Amino acid sequence: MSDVTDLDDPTTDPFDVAREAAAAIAELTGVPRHDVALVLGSGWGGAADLLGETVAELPSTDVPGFSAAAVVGHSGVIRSVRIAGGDGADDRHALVLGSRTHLYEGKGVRRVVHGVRTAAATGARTLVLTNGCGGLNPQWGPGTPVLIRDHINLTATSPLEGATFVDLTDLYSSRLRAIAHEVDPALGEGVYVQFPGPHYETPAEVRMAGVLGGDLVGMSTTLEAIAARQAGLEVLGVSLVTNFGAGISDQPLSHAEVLEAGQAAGPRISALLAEVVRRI
Ligand code: 8IG
Repeated sequence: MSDVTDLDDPTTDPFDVAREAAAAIAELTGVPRHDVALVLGSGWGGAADLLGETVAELPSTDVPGFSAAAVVGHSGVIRSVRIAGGDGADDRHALVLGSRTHLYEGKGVRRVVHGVRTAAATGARTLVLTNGCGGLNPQWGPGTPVLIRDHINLTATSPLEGATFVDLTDLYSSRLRAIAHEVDPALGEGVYVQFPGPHYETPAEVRMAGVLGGDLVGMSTTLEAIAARQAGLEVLGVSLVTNFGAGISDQPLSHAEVLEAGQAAGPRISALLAEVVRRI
């Protein structure tokens, strides 16, 4: 492994660490550049299995700047998957990040977005961010995939440092959402509200998210999407509603429920993800 530069050192340029990480991925996977990247959140663990042929798999801890997976149901594995071109088109490669660092782990925002910056440095132009979340719409039961149309970032922080003014209009690409709708016309869209976590919301906070214009509540994704836009990536966000937001139903929230909903929805969201990525 090359020099591990410390992301926590403010004099370190996080983009240098991302370039180092990308070089390590190229070397360890034997794939010099990737075209698309996916981050798999809660419930999405198996969803990349239909994408294509896994050509390499490595523990994320072998790559500079990555931390070990902290959440049960997230795998700390980075995979390179070959997507067959078909009809004479070139094969493409997907970089699949099987886990993410959450803001609530307290390791700092740079770690939260390091995977996204690394994906950009491997050559990826498109990023698919997935997550498990709570839903506010009573019609979206556990196991419902929902496209993210926009977000509200309630973390009171940003991955951007200094006077870096980035336009977030159409952050969640309308072009990519249209492709997803072609694949599954029944897919709903919603505004994702990121809370800091790791506790779930109170019922009053879930009502507040609704008053603000939110449809989904979660603990990830918005900071990664912002960093992705800064890096020039086109972003598709897909949430899996794994539970009703607190107070929306009379059921208590549990992480076991989250894992169960992911398992039940597995075949549907795997097929959805594979077909969307094939068409990107
Ligand atoms: I999975 O209900 C999952 N992640 N904030 N609220 C928040 N995050 C979540 C939830 C939820 N479910």
